Amino acid sequence: MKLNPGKHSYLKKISDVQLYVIISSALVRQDMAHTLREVIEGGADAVQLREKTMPDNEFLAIAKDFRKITEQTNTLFIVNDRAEIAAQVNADGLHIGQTDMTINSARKIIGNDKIIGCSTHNLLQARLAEQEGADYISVGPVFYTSTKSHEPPVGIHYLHQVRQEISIPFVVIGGITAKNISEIIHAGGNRIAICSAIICDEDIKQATRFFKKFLTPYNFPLKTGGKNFPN
Ligand code: 3NM
Repeated sequence: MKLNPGKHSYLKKISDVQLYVIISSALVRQDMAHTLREVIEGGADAVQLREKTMPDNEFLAIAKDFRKITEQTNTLFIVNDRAEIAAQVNADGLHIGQTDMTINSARKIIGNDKIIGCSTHNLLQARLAEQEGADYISVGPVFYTSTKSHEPPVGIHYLHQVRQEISIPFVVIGGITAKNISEIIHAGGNRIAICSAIICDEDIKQATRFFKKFLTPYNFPLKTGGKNFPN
């Protein structure tokens, strides 16, 4: 296959992702496309479109728009929950929760060449997601978050467990802000998913840039550690 350098899908992998931004219409201060452009310009490696209650037809329209915008960039586009729509718009991946479909059924819908991520809140779920073929997991919520308030914080301890036992990439999530991000880094998390601390900021691009710059020195394989990580 001839690689098209303008299309990121063939070039970027989930293991390259450090800053993963979740965009949700319930929280954006500005319109969705503008928010996405700001996040991309700020340097996000991946964006996820997450809408829990939006009707499918509206979700599809936004997902098509997001695909068109991300296609010209180096930012991965991940769809939350809705596997058929992820397949229909040719998203780079799908993220599923514990109460959504299984990884197996998601794989059948979106295919082997796409990324599948799975939310996990404890080590049993993380082990299962890895066994079932997830490409990455999310680990959280590490702190309290009103974005997903029904899920109690799991704390940094769970991050330590994942770091010791799980081999697939993981993104740390939940209530991460400029004030507490260094706690995550010190605990060995170098891939971070953020929603409100970026998309609710007055200057979305600047907020994205801040987190990207913060994470950049820690861009190396986590399993092998690195001189910047305290152990
Ligand atoms: N999933 P914020 S925490 C969407 O732990 C989501 O699975 C979580 O948003 C999980 O950065 C979370 O605003 C909310 O806290 C992330």
